[in-house]
Amino acid sequence: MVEPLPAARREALPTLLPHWSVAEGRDAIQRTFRFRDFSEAFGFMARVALLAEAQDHHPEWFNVWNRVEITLTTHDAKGLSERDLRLAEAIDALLP
Ligand code: H2B
Repeated sequence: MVEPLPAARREALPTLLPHWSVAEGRDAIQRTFRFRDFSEAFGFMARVALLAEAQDHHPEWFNVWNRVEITLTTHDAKGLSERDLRLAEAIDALLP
């Protein structure tokens, strides 16, 4: 079992991860990414997959052509944990 995200960290989310929003109806964060084409989108997904494996923390995601929607939540915590923040920060750092 992983510790749920403490309240103070939760309240700080808009400052900590300004490009991510809290999902409707579940304890998760989401961000939508758009690329020039499918090749760029899939290249990004490949890099996120490597991060996810390295962190042993995996995204829920949806891709249509140049769009990638990522939802992060911790199944072992039944909601947000520090693991989601760590992966979100690493994903953001992939972008220019
Ligand atoms: N990813 C996510 N998003 N939540 C988890 O709780 C989780 C995971 N648990 N990736 C990991 C793998 C766990 O199942 C393995 C056994 O460490």
